[in-house]
Amino acid sequence: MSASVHFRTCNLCEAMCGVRIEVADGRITSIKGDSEDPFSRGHICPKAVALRDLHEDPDRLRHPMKRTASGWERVSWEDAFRDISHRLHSIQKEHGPNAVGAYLGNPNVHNLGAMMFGPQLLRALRTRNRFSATSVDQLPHQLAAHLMFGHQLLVPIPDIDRTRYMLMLGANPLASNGSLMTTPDVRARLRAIQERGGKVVVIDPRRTETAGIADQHVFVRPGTDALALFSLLHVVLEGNAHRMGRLAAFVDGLDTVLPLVRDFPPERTAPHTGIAPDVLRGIARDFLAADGAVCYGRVGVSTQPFGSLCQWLINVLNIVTGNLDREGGALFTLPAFDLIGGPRAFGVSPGSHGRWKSRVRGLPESSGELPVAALAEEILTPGEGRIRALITLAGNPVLSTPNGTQLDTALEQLDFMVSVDPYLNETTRHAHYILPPASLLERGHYDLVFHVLAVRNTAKYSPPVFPAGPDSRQDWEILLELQHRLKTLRKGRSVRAVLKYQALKRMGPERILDLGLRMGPYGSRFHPLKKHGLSLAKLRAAPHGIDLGPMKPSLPGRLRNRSKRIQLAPELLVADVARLRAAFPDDAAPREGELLLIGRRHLRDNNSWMHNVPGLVKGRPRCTLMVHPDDASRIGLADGANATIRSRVGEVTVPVAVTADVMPGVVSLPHGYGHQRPGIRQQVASAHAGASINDLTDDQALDVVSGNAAFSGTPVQVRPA
Ligand SMILES: Nc1nc2c(c(=O)[nH]1)N[C@H]1C(S)=C(S)[C@@H](COP(=O)(O)OP(=O)(O)OC[C@H]3O[C@@H](n4cnc5c(=O)[nH]c(N)nc54)[C@H](O)[C@@H]3O)O[C@H]1N2
Ligand SMILES: Nc1nc2c(c(=O)[nH]1)N[C@H]1C(S)=C(S)[C@@H](COP(=O)(O)OP(=O)(O)OC[C@H]3O[C@@H](n4cnc5c(=O)[nH]c(N)nc54)[C@H](O)[C@@H]3O)O[C@H]1N2
Ligand code: SF4
Ligand SMILES: [Mo]
Repeated sequence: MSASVHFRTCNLCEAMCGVRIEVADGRITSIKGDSEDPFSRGHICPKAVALRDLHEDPDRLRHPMKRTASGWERVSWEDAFRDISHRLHSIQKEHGPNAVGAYLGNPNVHNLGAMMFGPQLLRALRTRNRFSATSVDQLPHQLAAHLMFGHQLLVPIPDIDRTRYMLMLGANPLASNGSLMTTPDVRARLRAIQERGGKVVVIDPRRTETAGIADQHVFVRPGTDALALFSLLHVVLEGNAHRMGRLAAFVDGLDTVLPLVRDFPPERTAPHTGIAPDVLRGIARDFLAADGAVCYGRVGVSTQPFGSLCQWLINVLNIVTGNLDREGGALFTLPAFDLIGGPRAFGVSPGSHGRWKSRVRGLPESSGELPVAALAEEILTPGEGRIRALITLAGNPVLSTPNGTQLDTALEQLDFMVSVDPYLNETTRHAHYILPPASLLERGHYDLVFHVLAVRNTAKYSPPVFPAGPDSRQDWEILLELQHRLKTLRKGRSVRAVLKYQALKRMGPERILDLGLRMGPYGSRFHPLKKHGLSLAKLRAAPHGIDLGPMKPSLPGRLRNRSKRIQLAPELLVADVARLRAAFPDDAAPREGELLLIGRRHLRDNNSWMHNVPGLVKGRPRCTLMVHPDDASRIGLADGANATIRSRVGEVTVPVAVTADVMPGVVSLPHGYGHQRPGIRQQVASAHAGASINDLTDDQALDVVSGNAAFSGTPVQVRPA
């Protein structure tokens, strides 16, 4: 019997937990937390064991599949690549480059090879119709970072290990394990804030798991956080008393912010937010008094109608209280593979906004992509520039983007669709080809993105646990192959292109990673003899990972704009304040009887794609509508009975969970369900189908500035089914 032990970083969520995987005779016999991982210190969540289940899942596709009149057929990689590249090429030749669209889902960001080779395929496609999960998630963060600090990835990270006051809006890290704040064992780290005499405060329309361990929880009416943040700033800046300290020397725009915040005293916003003025003043006072305070807001405050204002004002609050770029506040990371400050070849673009607009609705481009809420209409609306073919890479937009039913219908209209994905699911069932990559344990891993977003600087490389089979291809190999063939068809065969392709194929992600590490801030190029002198070899020799220390102040040097000054009042965002005022006039009270829908995550879910893991879906059904007892009795809903929820775009029926944990007037349904659609091949998920919240959310509801979907606060009517 052959047995081996492998150390690895779990790549299922953003937390980067170290795992210890035991293998005997080619099968995983145990997955545990790696107690020697300097960052996660042995922590894992129940999803870690799914690394095995996903690898072994009989429903996971192992070969390229082609949809034919008589069903799905296995085809060879060569036939698939040849046909796909020819079809895409001829569609672009006839109808122009924009006739092919692309959608990139969330798992790309957790995939070293896809991160490195995805952008090259997109460039080869030359299409403006690029979409991704960014615009149903963190686009407002990136827009604020781009406009204020000069780079879309310069997202301030809460210094959770040293702060003494953590104010959280629209985040539930106890379920999500933290986001744009890579934090293994977030529960222990939050508890530690309390143990050192600090406070954790949660503002959320639901008393979440995180709110449950916080020192204070405050309900807020969905979609009104920008008002609450303005009011916090109003109190903090009363008498124009900013406390920027050393930041003052490189901050522009305070004079623009001051008159804005004067307009939003807590008394004025309270009727809309539902937050009592005293409560808000108390939070502002505590925030100011704490020796190291940080405000952090995540999905709940970015996927809402004023998402960009929220992310901007959160940064402003941290800045004007002197908590940006200081220990215990919010800091920027210095990752070993530096996507922000390193050589351009290894970097991510600083960001852009509004260089072009979507064809139908005129929504702005951000960093080269368009808001995915516009994808369906770009397929459905006739005319020049219509999307006729689509590539999806690791995405399930039918379940994850607003008005999923409409997109579901739109995908049927495509002339051609190809999906790079291990599953036949709600989205990929529309594809003409599905190209499944090797499993996640058959590839090497390094978190290019999440090290940028982590609460501590560390570096770790995970070698593959299993070799990939001869007939399997890595994500990056698929992307490189498609890119090369498309280019060759367009430009003809050139020696230079072939050499480049062969070189890239030989290098693969690992060699590029090695170069990036060497050129990086701890790299062997700069410190060949110094303590770190990082290279891939160095990481391979440290299987538990290397600790590079806590985040450190780095401003103004780390700013990426030309002025090297923080822009506190970007014009684009300041201009959006008028929309906020108009949406909440003084004389308008919230409508009686109106219910606002919000989402929810559970520790055992991961967006739409882990419901096929038996161990994660067992127990009571989780796709339930939480309703406050007052609303339930008014409507006549009993706990456990079915309710029908209707919005402007659709209707779904799910069981009700009556609970005082949601605010009156608010109902909550998790996302990522809705596996009842025919033609999918995920047996376990189909048996735990639930309903998709995105059959209710509205593709017309946006954070208008960024184009990000505004899921939170979708108006719905609920009745007994
Ligand atoms: N209403 C509502 N909607 C939401 C959200 C919400 O809070 N509320 N959250 C939004 C957020 S934050 C996000 S990030 C999006 C996610 O949106 P998506 O990324 O579109 O959806 P996922 O469910 O993550 O689907 C991931 C897909 O990738 C495939 N996959 C998994 N691993 C791999 C791999 O290694 N390689 C390849 N090629 N494919 C792989 C899976 O089979 C699945 O098809 O959903 C958004 N949608
Ligand atoms: N277990 C699990 N972990 C995950 C995921 C998963 O699906 N499951 N998805 C991963 C992904 S892709 C992401 S982006 C992260 C997201 O990580 P988080 O942002 O922590 O995600 P959520 O748990 O959805 O927390 C959002 C919170 O916002 C609240 N909320 C909704 N509307 C509003 C509002 O208008 N105002 C305020 N103040 N709050 C509001 C909701 O009640 C909820 O508690 O999680 C990641 N981790
Ligand atoms: S918290 Fe995230 S990274 Fe850690 S074990 Fe769970 S899924 Fe994996
Ligand atoms: Mo996300």
